[in-house]
Amino acid sequence: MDNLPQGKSSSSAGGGLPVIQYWIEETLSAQGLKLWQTLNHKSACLSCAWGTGGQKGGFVNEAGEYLQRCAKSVEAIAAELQPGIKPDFFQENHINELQQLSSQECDRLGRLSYPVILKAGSNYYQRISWEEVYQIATQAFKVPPARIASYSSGRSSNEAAYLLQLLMRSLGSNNLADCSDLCHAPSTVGLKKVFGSGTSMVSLENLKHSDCVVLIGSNAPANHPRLMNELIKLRERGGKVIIINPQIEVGLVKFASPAFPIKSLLTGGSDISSLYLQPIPGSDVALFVGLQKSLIEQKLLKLEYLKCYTKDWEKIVDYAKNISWNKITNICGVSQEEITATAYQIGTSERVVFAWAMGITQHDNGVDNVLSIANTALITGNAGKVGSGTMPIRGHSNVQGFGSMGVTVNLRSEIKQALSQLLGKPLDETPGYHTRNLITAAEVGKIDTLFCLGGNLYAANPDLQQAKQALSQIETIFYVATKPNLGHFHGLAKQQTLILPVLNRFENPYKTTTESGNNFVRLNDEGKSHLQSLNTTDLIPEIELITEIAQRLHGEIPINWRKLQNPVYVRELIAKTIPGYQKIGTIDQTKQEFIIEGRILDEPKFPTSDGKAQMFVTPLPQLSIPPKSEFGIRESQPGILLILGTGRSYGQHNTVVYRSEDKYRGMPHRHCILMNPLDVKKAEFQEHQRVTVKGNQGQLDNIEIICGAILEGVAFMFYPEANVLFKAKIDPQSGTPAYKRVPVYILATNKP
Ligand SMILES: Nc1nc2c(c(=O)[nH]1)N[C@H]1C(S)=C(S)[C@@H](COP(=O)(O)OP(=O)(O)OC[C@H]3O[C@@H](n4cnc5c(=O)[nH]c(N)nc54)[C@H](O)[C@@H]3O)O[C@H]1N2
Ligand SMILES: Nc1nc2c(c(=O)[nH]1)N[C@H]1C(S)=C(S)[C@@H](COP(=O)(O)OP(=O)(O)OC[C@H]3O[C@@H](n4cnc5c(=O)[nH]c(N)nc54)[C@H](O)[C@@H]3O)O[C@H]1N2
Ligand code: SF4
Ligand SMILES: [Mo]
Repeated sequence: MDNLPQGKSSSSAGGGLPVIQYWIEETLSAQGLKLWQTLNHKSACLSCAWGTGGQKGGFVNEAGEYLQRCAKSVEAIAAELQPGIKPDFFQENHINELQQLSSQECDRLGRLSYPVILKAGSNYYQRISWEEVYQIATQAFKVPPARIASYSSGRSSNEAAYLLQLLMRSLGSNNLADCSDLCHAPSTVGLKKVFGSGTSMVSLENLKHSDCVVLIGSNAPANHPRLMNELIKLRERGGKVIIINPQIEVGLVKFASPAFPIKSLLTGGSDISSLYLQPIPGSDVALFVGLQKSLIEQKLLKLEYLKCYTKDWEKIVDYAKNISWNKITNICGVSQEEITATAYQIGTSERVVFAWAMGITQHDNGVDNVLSIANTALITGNAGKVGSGTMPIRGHSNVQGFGSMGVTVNLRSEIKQALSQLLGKPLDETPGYHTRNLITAAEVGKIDTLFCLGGNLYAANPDLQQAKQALSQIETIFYVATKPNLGHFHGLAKQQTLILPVLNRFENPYKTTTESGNNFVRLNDEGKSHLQSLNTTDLIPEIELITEIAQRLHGEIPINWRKLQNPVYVRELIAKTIPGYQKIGTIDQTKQEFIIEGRILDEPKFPTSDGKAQMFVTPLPQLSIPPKSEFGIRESQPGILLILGTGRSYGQHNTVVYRSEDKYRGMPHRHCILMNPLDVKKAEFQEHQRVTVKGNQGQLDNIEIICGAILEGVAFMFYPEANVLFKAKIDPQSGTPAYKRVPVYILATNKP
């Protein structure tokens, strides 16, 4: 079935020329040599969790294949190689001026290279010494543990992550909010319920044995580019790629990979999608229940497998049988024919991998979405078999490592036990604040001290006004970072805000480790920073910062914290306390990178209490559209109500914008809204017209309409800019905001 709709963008394939141009520009620039050296450095890529680079060299993937770095990796390194911010920069710039900077301008200020503080009553960040930082920290952490919180983002090492949670738990606080709360928390929660393990059960090696990949709510060509090589190879060996996404992402249709330059040049790229389904945003549960229904009807379910290896499968089968096709197709907007054809392809393939990203998790039923995918994998016998299984595609390069190290509000009981033994006392049982709960707790004055290990808590949240207000109720905030971002200038504390500069992954004076989304632990070599030779700069490793604070708070009780400034000892503790991580204890001698034990499931024996997978019935979503009045719009006012999805362009990494245009979607700058041409016509707008986009919390004026291949009734805008628009619904099971289903009203700002 050839159901590929026509995309409208300035590129006919993902990857391709824009990427090659980017490589050439950057690598021939003034910092080109240093850039190449860093690309060859034996450490994991900073950018996404696909996990390229490590002991076998910067260009090698987890299967030992070469030529695997993508341009995003170059972009991330180039940003880190910028010169340090000038010594007098903060003295010369009033905070009001700093607040005028865009995300891109913040990042372009250069590397943070000395600690600074902004005190209440002052309008300028001023430089301070590390000794002063430690004195402030010692005071700030001496408050009741419930009033301390941390937030983290997944770029730091496993060792830094482990120490962060150890410090927090030693103080008696479980308030370990993390960017994963805004990201893949529904995957972790859902997969743990079903399989007893919250990560991907598929290794990169296993993926190579698959004959069908169902890729759901992921824009991998932009966000995990090296995954595309696997899809190209899968198509070449006759396999199928089924895409489920309301938006036609051009790179999911065709992708020109620089790893296959000759093919890319001759053919303009490789075909990716065999089938492309466009469900209504937030309706994936209905689509997956539809797939289950059709699999049952076509007698493609694996009954013996269900009986032997799963629990409650009868409920799932009955449920799917009893829901009418009408109901399913009305909710998801995909026809029965298309669902049937897709079910046939899944059901007749031998080894199917179900992979997904934010289009699945960022909904108020994110966990149910994950459960419905897991059910589909199970009824087709595609879990616990080489080349098949469930595979959440993780975001930040070490976000999964943070979770493994215990940076989470849902700590596994085995880790809890091991840590309480290590700390010589039971861990506090008060449930910690995940990211959304942290914001609401701060808003009502429940937090005194916040320690942010990387990230941009302010701009990553929905409703930026609320985030700003909440952060302003906190007495002291520490922002530990490599480069300035919007949060450092907008997310200001009540009394004092500190920005603390640290070395990045390829600059640490010792080895560190990270974990990829495919459960592979990388060893990162020691390195040197280009900033260290300058006597105006004063950066330290993250590990040193955390252990020094701990030492000043606790002395040597119950552990010698300063001794932990040597990460070899941290790895010893990790080996003793973190399940599956035993091999890290000897990695300094063996240099053996490894797959974490118990995560990759090649047999249908699951790490649950009885070894069986637990299936759950997934309620169909009730997708409502609010009335005009909710946006303060009169019934007679012209315009159109759309469901907005917010997400990323190729040229940004989360809240950090590197370049403003998105060539693949034909969006020339950040202030665009991508709309279906029929909606543009319906509302009597024209392409390129400037409109106002109104959400339930704020509005953005002067937004340019761009027509694109997106489902009717749906629109797309970039984050973090769009985060001013809305208060998001939150998934009660995971705490993750529904960034992918934001009702907005579009009205004309002025006539074209
Ligand atoms: N270049 C780049 N790479 C990155 C990042 C970056 O910012 N830039 N960020 C990193 C991080 S932290 C993350 S989490 C990942 C994010 O990687 P992705 O999840 O791929 O990124 P998003 O832009 O959030 O887009 C997700 C896709 O979901 C689709 N979608 C929206 N709503 C729905 C829905 O209801 N159902 C379905 N089936 N699909 C839907 C959108 O059309 C979009 O194509 O990327 C990582 N890598
Ligand atoms: N509307 C909308 N909002 C979203 C999303 C969406 O799709 N739509 N996606 C959500 C998702 S998936 C995520 S993951 C969050 C992202 O949220 P965060 O992870 O909080 O944000 P980032 O923009 O990735 O953080 C970037 C900053 O990290 C710092 N940094 C970089 N490297 C290092 C390092 O080595 N050490 C330290 N200490 N700091 C470092 C730099 O200062 C940089 O400015 O946003 C979420 N928000
Ligand atoms: S795919 Fe991800 S890990 Fe691999 S080089 Fe690109 S950004 Fe880095
Ligand atoms: Mo993410």
